[in-house]
Amino acid sequence: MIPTAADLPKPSSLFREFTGPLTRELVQEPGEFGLGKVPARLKPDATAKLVCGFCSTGCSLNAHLREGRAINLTPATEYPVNLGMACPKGWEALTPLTAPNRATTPLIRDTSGRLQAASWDEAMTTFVSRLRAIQAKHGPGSVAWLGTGQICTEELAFLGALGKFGIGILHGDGNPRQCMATSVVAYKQSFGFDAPPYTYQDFEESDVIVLIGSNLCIAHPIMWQRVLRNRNNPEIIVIDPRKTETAMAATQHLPLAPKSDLVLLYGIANLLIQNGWIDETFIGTHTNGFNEFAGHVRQFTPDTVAVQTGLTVAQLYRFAESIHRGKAVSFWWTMGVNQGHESTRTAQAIINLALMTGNIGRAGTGANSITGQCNAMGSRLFSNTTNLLGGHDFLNAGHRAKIAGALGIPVERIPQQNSFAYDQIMDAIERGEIKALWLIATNPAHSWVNQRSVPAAFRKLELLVVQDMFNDTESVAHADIVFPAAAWGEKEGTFINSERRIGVVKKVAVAPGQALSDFNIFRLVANYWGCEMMFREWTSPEAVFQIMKRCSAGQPCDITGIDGYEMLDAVGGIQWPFSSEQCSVIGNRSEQSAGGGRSPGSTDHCKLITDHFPNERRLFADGRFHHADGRARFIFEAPKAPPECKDAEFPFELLTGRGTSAQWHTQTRTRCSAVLRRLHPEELYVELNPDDAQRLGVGPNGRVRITSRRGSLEATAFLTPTVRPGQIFLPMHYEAVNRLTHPAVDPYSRQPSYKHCAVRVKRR
Ligand SMILES: Nc1nc2c(c(=O)[nH]1)N[C@H]1C(S)=C(S)[C@@H](COP(=O)(O)OP(=O)(O)OC[C@H]3O[C@@H](n4cnc5c(=O)[nH]c(N)nc54)[C@H](O)[C@@H]3O)O[C@H]1N2
Ligand SMILES: Nc1nc2c(c(=O)[nH]1)N[C@H]1C(S)=C(S)[C@@H](COP(=O)(O)OP(=O)(O)OC[C@H]3O[C@@H](n4cnc5c(=O)[nH]c(N)nc54)[C@H](O)[C@@H]3O)O[C@H]1N2
Ligand code: SF4
Ligand SMILES: [Mo]
Repeated sequence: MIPTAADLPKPSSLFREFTGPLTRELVQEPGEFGLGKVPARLKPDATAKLVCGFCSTGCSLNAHLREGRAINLTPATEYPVNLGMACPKGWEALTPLTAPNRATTPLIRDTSGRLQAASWDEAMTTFVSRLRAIQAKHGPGSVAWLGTGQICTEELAFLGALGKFGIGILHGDGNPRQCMATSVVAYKQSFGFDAPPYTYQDFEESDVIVLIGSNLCIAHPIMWQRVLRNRNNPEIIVIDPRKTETAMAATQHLPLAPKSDLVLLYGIANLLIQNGWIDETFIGTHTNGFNEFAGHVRQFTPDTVAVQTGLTVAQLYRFAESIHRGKAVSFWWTMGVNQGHESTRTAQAIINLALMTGNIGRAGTGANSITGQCNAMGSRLFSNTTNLLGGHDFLNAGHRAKIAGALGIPVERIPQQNSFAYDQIMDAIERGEIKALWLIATNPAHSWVNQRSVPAAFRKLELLVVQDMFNDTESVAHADIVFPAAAWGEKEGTFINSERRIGVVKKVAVAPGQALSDFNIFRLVANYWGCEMMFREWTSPEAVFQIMKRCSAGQPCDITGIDGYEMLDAVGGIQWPFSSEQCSVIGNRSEQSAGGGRSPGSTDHCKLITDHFPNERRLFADGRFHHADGRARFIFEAPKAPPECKDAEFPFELLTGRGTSAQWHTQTRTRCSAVLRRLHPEELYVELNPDDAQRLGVGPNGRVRITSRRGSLEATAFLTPTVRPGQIFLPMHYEAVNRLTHPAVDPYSRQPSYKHCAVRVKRR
C-alpha cells in the first residue's frame, strides 16, 4: 500500500541528532560475526537454490548444505536459464568465500599511514563524523559514492536511498557506467524505457543470430550453450575485429576495423532499403523517423563502407541478404559496442536494423543488449544513480512525488537534478571539488580507464572509504577506512539477469569475522547518521523488496505481482514486468479452470503461475513501445573518427576485453581458486599477430613493452592470427592494462571507450 500524506512522518522525526556510538547488535543476524548459526531460512541438510554471483546470465546453482552451510555447488537442472549447466566460475563460486585475504574486520588508516583493525563502532563513528565535517565545510556536492552491479537489488536500492535521501549525497554512480550505460541511454531514447526486450529462448528460436562486439563463448558461456540448442541450423554472424572463440564458431565473421561499427550498420541499413528488404507495415505502424533515417544512410554505399570498415562488398551483401532471408533475426551486442566513442548511436543503429526489418516482439528476434555483471540490471532500475528508484526520472516532479509517497519521505529529500556520471565524479575529485568518496563493490584502481589519473585523484581525497569482501584489492591500498563486506552466498536478496529475470540469492555460508552484508552495513550507516527513522521499514532485504515493488507500480518494469522470495524461488525466477494485474488474470483464469481461490505465495498459487504463465517472455509483442505515442524512434548521427587513431609513433590499435571464462574482472574473486588459476595464464600476455611479431623480432612467449601516450607495461607475447596485423589485444584482468587506455567517453552515455587507443610495441 502506498502511504498517504497523513502517514508521512514529520521531517524532523526522520533525523535525530548524531549521538555517537550505537551497537552492532542493531543489525546483527544469526550467523553473522562468525557466530556460526544456521542461516535462518534453510533446513540444515538440504539443497538451496541460488543465482550465481558472477555474470549476468543468472544461472541457478544448487548449494548442498551440511548443518546449514554450503559444502559444494552443482548447476540447477530445472531452472529456465541454465538447464543444468554452469561455467567454471559458477562451479567454483564458493571458493573465494574462504580465502585468507577476506576482509574480516573494519580497518582505519592511522597517522603513520597503516591500516589498523578497528571495531565497527570506531569505523562508523569515524566515517560519519568525517563525512559530516566534509559536507558541512564544502557542501553536499563534496561527497560521492561509486557503486556496482554486483550486490543485491535490495542493497543497491538501500545504498541509493540512503546516499541521496538520507545522507544527502548529490553524486552517486557505479561501475555499470563502464559497462551498460550505453544500452540504458540507447533503449531509453529509442524505446522510451530501458527495456531489453528478449528472453534467452530467443537464442534457440532465431534462424539468424548476429553478435556485435560480443564474445559470448568466453563472457557468457551458458548463453552460448543456449545458442547450441538452436535446432534451426542458424546463420551465426559475428562482428568483431578479432577472430574470437565465438567468431571461430560462427558461419560468418566480419573482422571490421575497430570502431567502424556505425559505418557498417548504416551501410547494411542502406543495402536493406535499396533492395526493398524492409518491413514497411511494421515501420509505418510502430515507428517514427524512418524517412529521415533512410535519407541519412543513403550516403553509406557498399563501396565507401567497404573502404572504411576493411570488409569486402561481398561480405556486406552476404550479411544484408542473411538478414533479409531470416524469418527470425536476433541482434545481440555487448562491450565491443557499448565501450566506444560513439557507442549510443552504434547501439541505436543495431536497434534500427531490428525495427526496419520488423525483427522485434516475435520469437527469435530482438535488438538485444547482453548485460555483464550479475546484477547490472538491478542497478539500472533501482540504484538511484542514472534513474530515480524504479526507472523513474529525478527531473520529473510527478516521479519525485510518487517515490516520496512510496517511501514515506518528504519530497524535498529527493534531488531535483541528476548525479554526475563516473567520469565527472573522477574529474571533480581531480579538481578538488569532491573530497570524500565511498566505493562499494568495485575496484576502480584497476578497472577505471586511464589509470594514470586514479592514484593522483585518490590522493587528493580527504576521505576514501572502500567496502569490499577482500582486504588487499588495488583500491583498498588507497583507503582511509575499509568496511569488510559479506560476499555472495553469505547474504540474501535478488539479482536481475540479462533477460529481466529476477532470481533469489541466499545465505548459504557464514561471513568471516566481523564482515557484514552490504545491507547491514547500510543499516549501520543509517543508524550512525541518525536517519534510521527514514529507513524504519527497511529491516530486511525482503522488506525492501516490498518497497521496490511499490516503486515499480505502473512502470514498464512493474513487479507488483510478485509476492516475495518464496514465489520467485518456486517458479524459477520471474521476468519483469509482472504486475498485480497480470497476476490476477492468472488467478481468474485458474479459478475458472480449477475452481477455488489460492492465497498468494502458496504452493498452489505458484503452481498456477507456472502452469498459466510462460516462463520465457519477451517485450513488445503488441508493437507498442514506451514513448507516449507508443512508437519506437529511429535515431542516427554522422559517424566520427575515434579520438585517438594510430600513427607513425603509435602504430598499433589496442583492443581490450575478457580473456578467459575462468577470469573475472580485476580477479579479486577468481584468483582465489586453484582450479580457475589453472585455466588461464598467470602473468599478463598480449595477443600479437605473427606477421607483426616477425617484423618486431619477437618470438613465441617473447617479452614486449607496450606504450601508449598515457603509460607503459610489459607483457608476454602470445602469437596468434586471431588478431589482425596492426592490432593487439590485452585481457582486462591484469592491473597494468588500464595504464594504457584512452579516457574518451561517449557523449550521451558517458561510458568510457576502453576498447580503442593507439600504442607502440617493442621487443624487450
Ligand atoms: N569470464 C568472464 N565473463 C564475463 C566477465 C569477466 O570478467 N569474465 N565480465 C562480465 C561483464 S561485466 C561484461 S560487461 C561482459 C562483457 O562481455 P563481452 O563484451 O562479450 O566481452 P569483451 O571481451 O569485453 O568484449 C567483446 C568483444 O568486443 C570486441 N571489440 C573490440 N573493439 C570492437 C569494435 O570496435 N567493434 C566490435 N564490433 N567489437 C569490438 C573485442 O575484440 C571482444 O572480443 O562479460 C561478462 N562476463
Ligand atoms: N581495459 C578494460 N577495462 C575495463 C573493461 C574492459 O573491457 N577493458 N571492462 C569494464 C567493465 S564492463 C566492468 S563491469 C568493470 C568491472 O570493474 P570492477 O567493478 O572494478 O571489477 P570487479 O573485479 O568486479 O570489482 C568488484 C569488487 O567488489 C568486490 N566484491 C565482490 N562481491 C562483493 C560484495 O558482495 N560486496 C562488496 N562490498 N564487495 C564485493 C570484489 O572483491 C572487487 O574488489 O571493468 C571495466 N574495465
Ligand atoms: S555463465 Fe555466468 S551465471 Fe552462469 S555459472 Fe558462469 S558466471 Fe555464473
Ligand atoms: Mo561489465
